[in-house]
Amino acid sequence: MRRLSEATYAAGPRPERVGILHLGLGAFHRAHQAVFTEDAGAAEWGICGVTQRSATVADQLRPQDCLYSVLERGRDAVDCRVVGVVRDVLFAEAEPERLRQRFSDPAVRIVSLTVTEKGYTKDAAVVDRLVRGLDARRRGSGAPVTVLCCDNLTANGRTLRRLVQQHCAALPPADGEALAEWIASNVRFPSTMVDRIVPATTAEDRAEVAARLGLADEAAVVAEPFRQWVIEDDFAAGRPEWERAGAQFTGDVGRFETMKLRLLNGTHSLLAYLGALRGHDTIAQAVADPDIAEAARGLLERDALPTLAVPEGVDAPGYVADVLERFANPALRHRTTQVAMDGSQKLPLRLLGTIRDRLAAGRTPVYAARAVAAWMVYVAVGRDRDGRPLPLEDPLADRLRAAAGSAGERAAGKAIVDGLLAVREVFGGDFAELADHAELRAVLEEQVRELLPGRP
Ligand code: CS2
Repeated sequence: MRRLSEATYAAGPRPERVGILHLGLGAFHRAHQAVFTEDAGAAEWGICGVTQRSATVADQLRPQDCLYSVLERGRDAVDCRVVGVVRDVLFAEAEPERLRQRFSDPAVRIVSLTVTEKGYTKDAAVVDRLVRGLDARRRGSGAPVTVLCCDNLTANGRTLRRLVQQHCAALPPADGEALAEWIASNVRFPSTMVDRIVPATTAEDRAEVAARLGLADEAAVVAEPFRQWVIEDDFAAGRPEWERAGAQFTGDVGRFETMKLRLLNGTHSLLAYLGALRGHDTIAQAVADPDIAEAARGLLERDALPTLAVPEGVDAPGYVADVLERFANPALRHRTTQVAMDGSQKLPLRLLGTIRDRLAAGRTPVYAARAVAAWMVYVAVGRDRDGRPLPLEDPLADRLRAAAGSAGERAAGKAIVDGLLAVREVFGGDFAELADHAELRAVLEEQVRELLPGRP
């Protein structure tokens, strides 16, 4: 079968110039920000996507002139569109000079990122890459630029700015100070809330795209129909008219972000761990299991919602109902083990804030604790209730396994809880007090014991 490319596919008008340099050209970016940018439509806002860890996506897109399709899987309908807004792709490791040029190019006015939660840990390569890029820009054109973080972090813009500043402070003073000053006056870091469920593409998805297009597309991505983007309107050098594509601009992104993290992502993690332990392959299967659905509702309504300052104009019960409806979409086939990845990075952002706030209000957050307990059992046991192995993909995997106790399945609930609560990368910083909270410990122990295999 012929491959998707400009020669084989009559794409509509594509942006002529690259105005956005995007770090982390994964499926999420291609199904979210790229689609918003294309729908906002402007000749100067083409995207140059940078792949960070592997050349795969670049190798898939290059022969296709950077065209790819988004297969939208609704409950009842499937839609497929070809996206042409990505105009260039580069593999950072192999093409440092091209990357430097893109960073320095004054036509590039936004540098955006989707590098997942673990991309923001202190020694992750991405902050270093960003700081070097900004330095190249300062020494080159010196033109102002916006750094747009599109990951699921609390106050993501501010968080990234702080990491960049810390990185500058660690450079030799002669370079670091001048750079920090230049950044303070020329670079903005607006916060954003991004939302679209984008499961990993499967061979079946690619076959479906091929059947629809009559062309092979190695870079196709799959997504739910829903998409939302809330952005703080604080740009240094202009931006696409993303509002034309449905994005919301507000001064209050923080509330949206916390709401989304605690309601959607927190519940997603609960479904992932409880579901995987019960042998459910997909999130839709997990939420169709009445016991798990009850826990999901409990987390949403009883634990998380009371901790939130709901943004103006948002109907909280409606939001909760929509989240459950989106998870129940069987056509997405989002794997529980995919959402279970990187739990050590996700739990603090999604669940521990709810737990801390409820405990402070004198309440016991039973369901949020159940989600954490399910993560603990997932880590400690590594098998579902039928004995099938569950992959532990996490930057702290070895540490977590060791902390959970080598006794594995036979380890008592207490040993697992004690061991994992002592992992300070998870239960530290803002959440350090949780590790010593007697009531939380007791609830976790009870729940871990209930979830350990051998129980009905
Ligand atoms: C999910 C998110 O993989 C995960 O941990 O919870 O990626 C989720 O699908 C998105 O944040 C939805 O916007």
